[in-house]
Formats: sequence, C-alpha cells, structure tokens
Amino acid sequence: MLKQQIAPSMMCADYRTFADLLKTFEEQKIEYLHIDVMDGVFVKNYTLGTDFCRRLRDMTAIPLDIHLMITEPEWKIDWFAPRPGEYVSVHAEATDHLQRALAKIRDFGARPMAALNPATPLNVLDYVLDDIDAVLLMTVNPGFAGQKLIPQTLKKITDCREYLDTRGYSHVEIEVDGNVSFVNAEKMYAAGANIYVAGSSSVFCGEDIAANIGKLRMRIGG
Ligand code: S6P
Ligand code: MG
Repeated sequence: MLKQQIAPSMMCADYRTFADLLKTFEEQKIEYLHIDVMDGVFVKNYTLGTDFCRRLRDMTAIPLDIHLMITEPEWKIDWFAPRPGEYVSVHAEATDHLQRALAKIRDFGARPMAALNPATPLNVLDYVLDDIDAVLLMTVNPGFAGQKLIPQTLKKITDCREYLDTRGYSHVEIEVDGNVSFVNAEKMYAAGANIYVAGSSSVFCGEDIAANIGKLRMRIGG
C-alpha cells in the first residue's frame, strides 16, 4: 500500500506570509513542496525557477517535487542540482530523450518522475519503467493554476495504476496535478492516485491552510 501524500503547489502560495506557511506545512507533516517550472515554450507561462528552489532548501527540510514544464529538460536538470529524497518530473512530450532525462535525475540520487499531459497515452512509459519512481498524471493541461478537471483523466488514473501493477511496478507512485479539489481528490484516491498536488482548489482555498490540509487528508483515506 503506497503512502498517501500531499504536495502543495508553491505557485499558489501567498508570499506575504511565506515563513508562516512553511511552518504550517512542517507542523502538518507535508510530504513534498511542488515547484512548477515553466519556460514559456512548452507551456505559455513563466513561474518558479532555480533560485527559488535553492532558497527554499535553505528555509525548510521538506523535500522538493520539481515539476519541469520545459523543453529538452535533459540539458537543464543540473541547473536545479536535485538532491536525494527530492522528486523531479519531466514531460514525455517535451523531449525526444525521455530516458536520458530520467537517468540524469537518478544520477543526482533524486527520484525520477515521468509527467504526462492529459492526452498522452500511457504506453510512452513502456520502456522507461525501470527509470521511474513515479508517474505524474496531469488532470488539466499544464500551464496555469485554477483550471477545471478534465474528467476523462480520472479513468486514466485507474488505467495507470492497473498498467503499473500488471507489469510488476506496484511500487511506482502516481501523482495527480490539476484541480485537486476536496471532491476531486476523493475520486482520484479511489482511482489509485497517492500523491496530490494541492493548489488553489484545496490547500490554498481560503485562509485556514492547516484546516484545509486536514480536510484534504480526510478525503484521501485519512
Ligand atoms: C499547472 C501546474 C500545477 C498547478 C496546480 C494548481 O500547470 O503544473 O501544479 O500549480 O494544478 O492547482 P489548482 O488547484 O489551482 O488546479
Ligand atoms: Mg505542477
């Protein structure tokens, strides 16, 4: 049984009270901090980057979960100097060299995750299963917070869990990202997800972050 984990999306954070926010995350035993990195090319937006990751590591021991929405990530992974215990995800659609990108993350001692857009089939993973610790299933098209769940991605979570289990990869985790609301999280949990990127539709919805985390945990099996 894989552990149910929460990864708040730091692009949704209120930076005016950032130190308090990190303290709350530590008290609530948040498992990962999800960092969205965009290059304006793979997705039409810019967000967080290398300096943000470096500074965050100085402020907290919570491991980072770096989501690279950038083209040819295999040449840029070392810019982030991934650490053991951290996740780094690379999009299958963003490179002709997915295996090279995943292997590079492993070379740093970090945990490689393959990210798939909603329309990307699972079989792109066929020959990289030994190179990953997790699959990131986008449940919205990447680029922006505050979007609506693409409903067919719920079936994709079920299919992905089955795809991994039947091939002997039950240890590979499934992260979901995009409109992970309290209601949707329950459905994602039932479908087989176990890491939840929590953004504007859950943890950052309203003032009481600790209460939101508690509410989300209840929806994903306590
Ligand atoms: C989107 C990005 C995500 C968002 C997150 C926001 O491209 O990868 O990590 O930050 O989905 O959450 P919400 O609840 O606003 O959809
Ligand atoms: Mg993300």
